Amino acid sequence: MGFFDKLKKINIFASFGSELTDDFYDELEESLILADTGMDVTLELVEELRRRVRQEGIKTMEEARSCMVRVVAEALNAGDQELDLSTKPSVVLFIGVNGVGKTTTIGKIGAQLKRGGKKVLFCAADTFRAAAAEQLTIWADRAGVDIIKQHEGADPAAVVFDAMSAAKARKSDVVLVDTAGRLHNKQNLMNELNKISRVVDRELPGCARETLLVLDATTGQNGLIQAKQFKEAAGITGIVLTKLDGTAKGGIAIAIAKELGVPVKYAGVGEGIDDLKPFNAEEFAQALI
Ligand SMILES: Nc1nc2c(ncn2[C@@H]2O[C@H](COP(=O)(O)OP(=O)(O)O)[C@@H](O)[C@H]2O)c(=O)[nH]1
Ligand SMILES: [Mg+2]
Repeated sequence: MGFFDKLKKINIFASFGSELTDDFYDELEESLILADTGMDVTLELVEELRRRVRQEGIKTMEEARSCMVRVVAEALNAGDQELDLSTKPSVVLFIGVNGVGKTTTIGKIGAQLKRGGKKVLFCAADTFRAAAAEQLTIWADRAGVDIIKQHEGADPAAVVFDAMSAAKARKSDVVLVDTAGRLHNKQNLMNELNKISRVVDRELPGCARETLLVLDATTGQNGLIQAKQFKEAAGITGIVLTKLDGTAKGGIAIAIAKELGVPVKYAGVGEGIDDLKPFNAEEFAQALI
């Protein structure tokens, strides 16, 4: 079983007979659009496939399929897919609207980094609901890592300050910061993230930093709209695409990479601690096409 086996395939290559006709290309377009690849990106991809089929003299459906896998994998390569954790400590901020899977993702990544020998610290900067810090505490226990938290309603930047101090004192390798998803307007979001950012800069000048936007793949094109807004407000360095298990909307990964120019760095395929993996463009393209 591959990691992306729970992803619904675009299986037109398997179902279409052997002729590369106009009908075939039309149906391919339709499947890509249904998978939430988006109209513009879909047209670009199918045009590129047509070009290569001509150029490479491709005749069979199987050759066309592997050609399309290459086209999609290239489209998915929007930058460095690895996290920059080059300083000690380094800081990874998780942002995104409520319910997309931020807290769960932090738990999963924390467990992986810990297993890889890193000293990890969680920071519960989602102070909006008491339940948020409790949920992150459960994940900290599961992953076997430390957590810094305060009372409900505390200033998120103050919790981040505590976490930065603790990271220095405890010689942590990486701090994973959970934030609230309730930041309903852009100004609000920008202010809050700027404040957090300034605290990190002041306390850990020059540290390696990532801002990962967590997106729920099942929300499809809405997720893309969210991503554009967050990108303008917060300068994201990567995307975590969650809930790819069972969804027929895997094309959203291509749309994000092409339209935002931001790489997908992790993919989530379930609620368990092992259901997350660094995103691999080739493997994903193979699974999708
Ligand atoms: N099926 C599935 N569920 C997920 C995945 N990631 C998170 N969830 C679930 O989504 C819900 C919201 O997750 P949570 O981490 O609380 O989201 P947050 O509000 O962004 O912190 C929870 O029930 C998680 O178990 C995933 O990759 N697949
Ligand atoms: Mg949360």
